Amino acid sequence: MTRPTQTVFINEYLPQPFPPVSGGTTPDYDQQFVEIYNEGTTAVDLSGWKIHDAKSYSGAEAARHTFAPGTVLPAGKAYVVYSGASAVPPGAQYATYANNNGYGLRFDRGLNQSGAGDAVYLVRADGTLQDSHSYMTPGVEVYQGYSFNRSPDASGTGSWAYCANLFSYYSTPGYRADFSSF
Ligand SMILES: [Ca+2]
Repeated sequence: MTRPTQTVFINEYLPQPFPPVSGGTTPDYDQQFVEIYNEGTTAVDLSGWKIHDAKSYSGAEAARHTFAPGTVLPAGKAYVVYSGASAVPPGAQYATYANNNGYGLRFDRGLNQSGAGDAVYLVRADGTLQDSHSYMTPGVEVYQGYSFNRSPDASGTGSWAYCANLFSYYSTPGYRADFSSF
């Protein structure tokens, strides 16, 4: 797609996390995440940019996340927005959690989990759509723990695949799909 800011795009996102390591069958929803990548040669100011799912993008609910003033994504770096605070790695420089009063990213379950699909949107501060991806389309199924990832990884013109199909990692928030650093 043609993007207002060509170099910034959604590189990876995880709708359905695994259960917590402590056990159970309920996904650890805090672990939902959206990874934004800047493949350009200059930093991009993300202040006021927003992340939506389908319901918030429709206007039915508030944005899932609004990037805080002063949030700058350097060239060649990725910024990860997790659903909940418990998922943010200690010390991570380019990571935060959804700042919508604890409501989280709210990605719906996938088609193969007896639920509707959903979508992710990245919207600029001026309200224009920057990037999006949907798993509402029949045939785009969600598997627990498997993130959607650009293919090739970190390519703004890439198509979409499961991260696991690239380098065998279920998901790689804050890292390249082969788990090397950005
Ligand atoms: Ca990644």
